[in-house]
This record gives sequence, C-alpha cells and structure tokens, in this order.
Amino acid sequence: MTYQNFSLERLQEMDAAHHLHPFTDHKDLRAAGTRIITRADGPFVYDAEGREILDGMAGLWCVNVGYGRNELAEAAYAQMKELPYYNSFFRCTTPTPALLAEKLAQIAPDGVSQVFYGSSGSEANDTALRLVRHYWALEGKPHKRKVISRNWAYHGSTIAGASLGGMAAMHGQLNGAVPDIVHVMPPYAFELRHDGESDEAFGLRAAKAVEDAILDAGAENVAAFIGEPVMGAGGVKIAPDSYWPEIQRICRKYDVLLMLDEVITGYGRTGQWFAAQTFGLEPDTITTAKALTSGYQPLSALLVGDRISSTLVEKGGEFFHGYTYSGHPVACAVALANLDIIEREGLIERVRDETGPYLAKALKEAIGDHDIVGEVRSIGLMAAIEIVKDNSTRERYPNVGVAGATVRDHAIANGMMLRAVGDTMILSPPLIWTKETIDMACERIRYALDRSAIDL
Ligand code: PXG
Repeated sequence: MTYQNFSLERLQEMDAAHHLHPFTDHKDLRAAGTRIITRADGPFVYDAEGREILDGMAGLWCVNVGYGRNELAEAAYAQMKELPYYNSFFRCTTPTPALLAEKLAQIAPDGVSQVFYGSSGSEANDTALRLVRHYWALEGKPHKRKVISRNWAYHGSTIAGASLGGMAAMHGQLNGAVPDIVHVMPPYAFELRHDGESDEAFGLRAAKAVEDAILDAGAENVAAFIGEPVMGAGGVKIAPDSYWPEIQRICRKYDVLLMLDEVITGYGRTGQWFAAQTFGLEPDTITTAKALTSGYQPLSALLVGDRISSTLVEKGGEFFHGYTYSGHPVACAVALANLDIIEREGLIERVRDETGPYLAKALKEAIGDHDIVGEVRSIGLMAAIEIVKDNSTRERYPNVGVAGATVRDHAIANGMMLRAVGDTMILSPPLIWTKETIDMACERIRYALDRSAIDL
C-alpha cells in the first residue's frame, strides 16, 4: 500500500482523525489542517501538492547530508537483510555498533572515547543524567546530585529531558519535575545585555550565574552543568566569546562535570565535528543524535569522557539502564555510511572555510539593515534573525510569536522553510548548501520580510 493511492484530502482526513502531532495545539491543528510533505531531494522538500520548498531547517536540525542519499538507503537495506535486529544486552552485540563506537571515538574531542546508544536525544540525556549521578555515587559522593542548566535550554521531551531543559511552558505541564535541577540565565545578549554592557562583560555575567548557582547549592552537592554549546530550539542563542572558557574554568574549580548537549551542534554544524572542538572545551559527556544519521534513522549516541568511563570500569557494578534499541544494527549501519559521506565530501571543512562565513556575510548584506530585523547572528550553518518592530530601538512587536509566525508563513508560501521561535527566525540548513543555495535562501527570506513588514 503506498500513499500515492490516496488523495491529499483523504490523507489529511486520516491525519486529523487519528494522529496526535508532537508540540501541537490539537484544536488549532484540526481547524487549520496539516501540510503533508511527501518527498525530498538534495536541499528541497516537496509537499503533497507538488510545491518545492528549500529546507532551511534540515528537517528538524538533522538532515546534514541532504535528502535523497541512496547510499544510506542501501546501507539500511543491506543491514536489514543480513541482521535486522539483535540486542546489545547480556554480553552480546552486533558488528555495526562496535564499528561506529570506534569511529565516534576517533572524531570525538580528546579524552572522550566511549559511547552509550539510544534512539533519540531525549533518551541520551536521560542516560547522561543517570550516568553522572551514578558516577558520583561510585566515587563515594552520592550527595553530588544537582545539575545546573539554563532557562531556554532544550534537552528533550521525556520527563528527564523536559526537567533538564529550561522551557517554562514544558515545566508548567510536567506535574513533578526530576528533582535537583536548577536553571540560571542563558547567555542571550540580544535580550539580556544591559545598556552599555559589552558582549564580553555580559558573557562573564551569564557565566557568573552558573558559579552563583553552584555556590548556592554548595559545590559538594553539584554533579554537573549541562548546556547546548549554541542553544538551538531556544532560538540559536550564541554565547559571547567570554562565556564558554569561563564555564570550563568554573566547572574545573568546583569539580563539577561538564555535560554538553550537542544534539543540534554535533556532526559538523559549527564547522567542526563537535562544537566542543569549535569552542575548545573538554566535556565529560556529549549528547548527540539527529545528524549522526542525518535523520535517516533514529539514533543517539551519548559520548562519555574517560573520567566517567574509567570509574565505571574500575569500580564495576551494573549500571541498571538501557533501551531495546541501544546499538540498533540498522541505525548504526546508516550512521557509519552518513559519517563516511560527511568526511568524503568534506562537508565540515566546507562549513568552516566557505559556506559558514559566506552565510554570515550574505545574511548581513541581504537583510541586516531590514526595517524589521533587530539582529542577524550565525555560527557555521546555524543562524538567527531577530524580528523587531523598530530596528533602531530593537522594540519587539506586541504579542510575541505573531511576527515570527507571519514571517514563517510568508517564507513557506515563497518556497523557503524557516522555523520561528517566538519572534526569532531560525535557519539550520543541510551542510550541502552551496553559496548559490545561500543566495537563493537570502532572496526568499528578504521577500518574506518585505511582505511581513506590510502585514504587521
Ligand atoms: N537536545 C537538544 C539540544 C535538542 O535540540 C533534544 C535534545 C531531544 O532530542 P529528541 O531526539 O528526543 O527530540 C533536542 C531535540 C524545535 C525542536 O522545535 C528541536 C528539537 C526537537 C523537537 C523540536 O526546534 N531538538
């Protein structure tokens, strides 16, 4: 049975009747109907009406090698025929998770050489939280349990993920978060920098908030700090240069583990394999998922630093944690083929040397001075555009979210898939974008902004 046998209306009818979508107001969705994406190729996706849309979001921050990679389909097919599934419990495993683990150890930052698999970023963060607390218990410091996180952080949607994250709306529906997680201010200069404060001073102030939280809790009670090197779903918030070195210093000073959530930044997005390398950080855990398979299969890898793994091995005792699909052989086969493409095609070097700098320049030139743009910022191939009512004062439009949705809708209608986080527009395209693709995107974004400025 293929979907081609069904009309768009029939598909929408089935969807409306039975499908509860993620992060959705279901009343709204029933009223508005669903856009159904049916196929994709290279940097483009196509909806059921055949409209071509340039995908500025790489799916959901994940399709780094672009669409239509037969090689990945073939890797999955071959593995499914050979061995579709076997588990990694009870002293077993299969070949591809072992091959992938060695590959990940090669590309990970120094001092990070072990991997724990799951199927999603949320699962990997659940693993990370349990693992750091287990580590401190093994070290004889079970009271070191607290984790410092940040407002606006996104660490997933399981109960642990949502508790680690700093999304107020999600906390509102948690009905009991995982205890001992504390949230501090994010390094979001655009909204939080004081008048006259330099970026550098702001970055140090935001890092100081982490230090204050550690001191408040008592360093002897703090297990770890967790952060996305660049906050993604919170609105591509890029910290000032002073922030991360200070966070690293603070973590070392108080013997607090550094947990990086690289679910979005991992596998090339910032112009290195990992943002830890871009920022020169020495993390104890790195959460990765999404672009590990470019979204062709669900797979996450929690990369674990040697400090934690050597304690696990030396002290022994079972770590009571794992998933049916930890080390899924098909997902791992696809990941291996995906990493091979990234390497073979030099996609990371291209982001670092060519398309990353070009995107920054092209966006500034095309829309930096637009009447409703308050700031454009980017790192590698991830960017944010702040929508404001007045670009001289950076005053926002009333009712946060309306302006963002307006720009997004004009962009999509004009063949450009963008995501809005409140009134911040997000761009996180496949790493296969060329300078020409970037020019096309800038043109379409400029048009969407022009139309939105008239409407708003
Ligand atoms: N950490 C980070 C940094 C993420 O971006 C997760 C963890 C959770 O991964 P899973 O695979 O469990 O979804 C994510 C996921 C958005 C959006 O609206 C972003 C994500 C997921 C859904 C929506 O931008 N990121």
